[in-house]
Amino acid sequence: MQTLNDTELVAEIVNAIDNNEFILHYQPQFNLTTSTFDSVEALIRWQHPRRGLLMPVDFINFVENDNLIVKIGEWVLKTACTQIKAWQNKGFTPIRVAVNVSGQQFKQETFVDFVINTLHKINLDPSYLELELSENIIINDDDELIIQMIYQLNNMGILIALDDFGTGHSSVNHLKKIPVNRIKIDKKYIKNIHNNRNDAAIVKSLIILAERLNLQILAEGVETFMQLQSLLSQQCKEIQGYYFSKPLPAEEVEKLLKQTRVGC
Ligand code: G
Ligand code: MN
Repeated sequence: MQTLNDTELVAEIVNAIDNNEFILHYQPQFNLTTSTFDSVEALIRWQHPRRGLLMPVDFINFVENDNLIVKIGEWVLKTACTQIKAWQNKGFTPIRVAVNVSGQQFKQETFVDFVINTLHKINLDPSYLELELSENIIINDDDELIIQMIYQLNNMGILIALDDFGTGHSSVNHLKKIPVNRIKIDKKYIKNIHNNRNDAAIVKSLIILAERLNLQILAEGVETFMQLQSLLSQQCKEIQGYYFSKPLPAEEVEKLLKQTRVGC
């Protein structure tokens, strides 16, 4: 496959938004207590006209242009919320959508207004939206404005999740600084949980920490039955990963929703 240089890639991404080449896949987040899912994570894919389906790693990191990352982020949030509302309108049991938010979006003073307006236009209750923040969003103590924005969003009823927990700088410190509803344990701690005592101990401690802080906790990247068993024995209640489901196109999620429709 021919490789594009950064400038070409950026030019293509600008067109991709207008040409509707981006799509969202949705990965169910399973609740082990109820054996069903009540939320999905929206994950962007690029249906490239010549290069096939591209994953975020293939293009997101190359977008140096801050404004472009913001534009893509806005498209994702709008599209994900529209989809969730469409499923509600079709009468499925309502589910929540988790959307990844980049640090660049939080640098926009208008970000909170954008979220409020989007929910308002779509008429979606804020409790059906979760924002996944990676730990590198708040690095400096002087990011008071970002912290305020997160409080504002959370006070409206939007849920806040800390993504890739345990990979960032002073992870636990974030739990003190910002309002958090849910921790997502990074997949690197889950990978060998069934045969590495240290990983198992770290995950157990995180589960206890979340319990004491009254937070939800989800294990990411669960791929095997052995990992699942280990998590079950530690009373982990929520998991996401290939073992249960890969990220799916909206039509596939809809098939799952049909199977769990209330009253059917
Ligand atoms: O940073 P974040 O956790 O949001 O990244 C989610 C990414 O992880 C997505 O690109 C998704 O496709 C991928 N992913 C989801 N489930 C699994 C899994 O079970 N194993 C692996 N290796 N990757 C996964
Ligand atoms: Mn995520």
